[in-house]
Amino acid sequence: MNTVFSVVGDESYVCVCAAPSPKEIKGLKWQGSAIGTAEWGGVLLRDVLVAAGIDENDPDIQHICFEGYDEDISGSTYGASIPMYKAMDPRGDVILAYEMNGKELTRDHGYPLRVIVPGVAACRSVKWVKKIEASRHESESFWQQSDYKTFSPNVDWDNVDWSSSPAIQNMPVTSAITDPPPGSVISRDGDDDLTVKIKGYAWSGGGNGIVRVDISVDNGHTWQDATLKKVNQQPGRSWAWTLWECDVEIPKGHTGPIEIVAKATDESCNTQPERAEGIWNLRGVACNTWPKLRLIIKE
Ligand SMILES: Nc1nc2c(c(=O)[nH]1)N[C@H]1C(S)=C(S)[C@@H](COP(=O)(O)O)O[C@H]1N2
Ligand SMILES: [Mo]
Repeated sequence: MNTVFSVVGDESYVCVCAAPSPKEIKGLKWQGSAIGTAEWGGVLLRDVLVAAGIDENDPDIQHICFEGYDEDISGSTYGASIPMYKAMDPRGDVILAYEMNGKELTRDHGYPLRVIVPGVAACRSVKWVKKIEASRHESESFWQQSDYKTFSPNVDWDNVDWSSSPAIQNMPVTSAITDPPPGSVISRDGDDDLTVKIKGYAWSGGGNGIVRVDISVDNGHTWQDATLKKVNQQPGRSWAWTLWECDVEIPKGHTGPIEIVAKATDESCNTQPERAEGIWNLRGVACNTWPKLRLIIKE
């Protein structure tokens, strides 16, 4: 059995509300949630494809398409596809999983068999697998063709041409501040030197590990380094998130609201953008702007 630590979740929806949103989106405002890292157990998809006689050099095979057992109200099954090179890459770690955290998959997570595509938007990790097809074309499903794509901020529902943009596969670098809860009140108790411990996660797609998380209390003018809790992952195969924490120094004498921002950088030097304006898209997907935490500092 092959095991892989991988993020699955709605990372694709860490949405524009992380920053002042320039325009409404039609999407779910998950913010930093609906995401987790698990240890998945299963069989390498590559091994199954090779055993089935699939030739990775066949020019007619460009995509591996998956279909689930679940149907929407129109009777269409859930489907998605990944490029052949990812499916066949021995370092790509795509698995057909039947275990999660050492136990049989639960029904919610795809029992009896689901795909896990590490480093890639979770919408491609099809659950309740019914059919696997090697094809010249991407999955015809709605979710591959007409959702989970990014566009220029100029494109909106009245002028979108879904076929003009590729389906999202690898996800961009992102992070979230998860602790303490937003709006928490922190008391100085007369102490001039105040530090507040904040915690969060950082993650990047494509197997890119996190090399740094920076924290700022002055909107990005100066930064402090967070401490990364690294799990052992091979270079280029960092599929799990990296948890981090930081004892943030609050400026002397400051009372009232304070905004703390974070910014993660991955091993390909990708880093998070400050503002959403430049990456806004109608579905709010792949938004990876700096996460913000507002705290109240009391005397
Ligand atoms: N068959 C099937 N697979 C699916 C989906 C679905 O609706 N049907 N949703 C996808 C999406 S969008 C996500 S975010 C993940 C969620 O996986 P989880 O429930 O294990 O967190 O499953 C993916 N696989
Ligand atoms: Mo999702």
